[in-house]
Amino acid sequence: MPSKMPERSMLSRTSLNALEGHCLSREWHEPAIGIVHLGIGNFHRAHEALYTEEAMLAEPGDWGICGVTLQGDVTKRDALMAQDGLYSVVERGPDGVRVTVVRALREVLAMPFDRARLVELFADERVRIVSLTVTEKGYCRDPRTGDADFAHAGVAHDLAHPDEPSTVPGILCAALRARRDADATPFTVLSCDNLSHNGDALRQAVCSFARRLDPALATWIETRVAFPSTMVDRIVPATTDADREAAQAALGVGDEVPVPCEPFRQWVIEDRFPAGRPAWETAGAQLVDDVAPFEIAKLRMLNATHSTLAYLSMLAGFDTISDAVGHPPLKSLIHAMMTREIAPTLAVPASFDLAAYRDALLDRYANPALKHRCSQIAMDGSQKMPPRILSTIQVRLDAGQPFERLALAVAAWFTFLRGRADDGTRYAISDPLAERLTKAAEDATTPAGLVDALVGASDVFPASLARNPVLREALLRAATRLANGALTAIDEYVRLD
Ligand code: CS2
Repeated sequence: MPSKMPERSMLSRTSLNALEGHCLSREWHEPAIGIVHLGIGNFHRAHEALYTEEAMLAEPGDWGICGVTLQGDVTKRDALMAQDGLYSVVERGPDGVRVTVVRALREVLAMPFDRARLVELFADERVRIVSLTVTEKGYCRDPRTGDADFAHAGVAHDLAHPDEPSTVPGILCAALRARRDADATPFTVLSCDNLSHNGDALRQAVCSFARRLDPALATWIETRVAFPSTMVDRIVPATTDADREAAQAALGVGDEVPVPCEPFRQWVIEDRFPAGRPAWETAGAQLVDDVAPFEIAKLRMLNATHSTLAYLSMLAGFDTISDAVGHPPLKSLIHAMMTREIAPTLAVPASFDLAAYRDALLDRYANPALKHRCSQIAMDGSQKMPPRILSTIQVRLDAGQPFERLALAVAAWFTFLRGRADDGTRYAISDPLAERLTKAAEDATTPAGLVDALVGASDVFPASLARNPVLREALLRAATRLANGALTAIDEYVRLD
């Protein structure tokens, strides 16, 4: 968390008048809280919170946000509350830096310490949306069934202590039970994470959990609560001191928790909000009947190439995504991956130009002003690889089509799990399955041993893939080439073209 900057005046709602040049509009009426957001990370603050502020400026309404950290991060809570919930978004693009003060965040809570206040908000019918950015692992899902993972320690705790939940299924189940018991209108549950069919995925996790506790509650949730799906997109790295300095320089006051991001943003939302919603379309969000084409294209084109770049770079020694695509063979590799292996699996509207989308992604990745660390993207591979890459490989296998570059990405993740770069530099592995997967990777003494050990992880590889000989051969080719170094392997795969 933030390294303390020298004493200075900080962002506060009493100093907003002096900052109106950095606000989206001079007009601002403090809204009551209408949205509770679980997962008050940088992404939400540079994405949904900004869209929501713009929406309220266009059509005033009580859509103020209460952000909740589920990880007990009181430092983040206290830093934001010390600034009255204010923070700045530091947009870094080729044309320079743009600093915007966001006012939509009205309160910040840290679970479990602020549980009473959260229960109070969940019971308040003015809260009509509960949204989430808790990352893939935050859903506590069993990858084999999509239900809540009942072997997960937090899920087991919440089943035994339903009034003191700590997991997303447990927290949402308790909140919705309170609404039902009070005969109150349910809130809409809005997933904003990088999962395929994220609304349905969250609904299944919550309802399967609720069914263990109270089958009638599960039925009530299934029939009364909306879980619309969304596709969210904005590249939002972790905050650095350079961002704090940029905010201070622009605002003349301090901001301990600014959020860096790229200029680009996109939000595609399934328009199912029985209790109402902000006018997000006025801020450029796309309200649609079916998010799936947008969501799958983004997961398979952006997130898959992000993970590919991240693992090959962690081995080759590139620090940021812009460094990685600054290596021409690696840029060529992911260009070919999108063109030849990913785009053919996508069914998108005729108006969706995949070649233009690919080229725009490469431009976004090359943004030299944004220090998006490969190590940040490399986290949680066991949760990210299935929706981003393994599902595409399954489609290619079913169609009898090659997937050499996608196989290289998977083998690069396997090799990454050993915890050391090609030059011997060690790095930590952050992943819910780190202990088991890193041991399997470290114990492997040959490329075949590495592939067989990790393909055997049934909570990552569906059985249909794990026993597929075509996949094993492709992974073995890739792992063997990576044994000679990632840069050498990249050069060999570029020659596939
Ligand atoms: C990234 C995503 O960290 C990661 O795994 O691939 O956070 C990515 O930056 C966003 O999905 C972009 O919209």
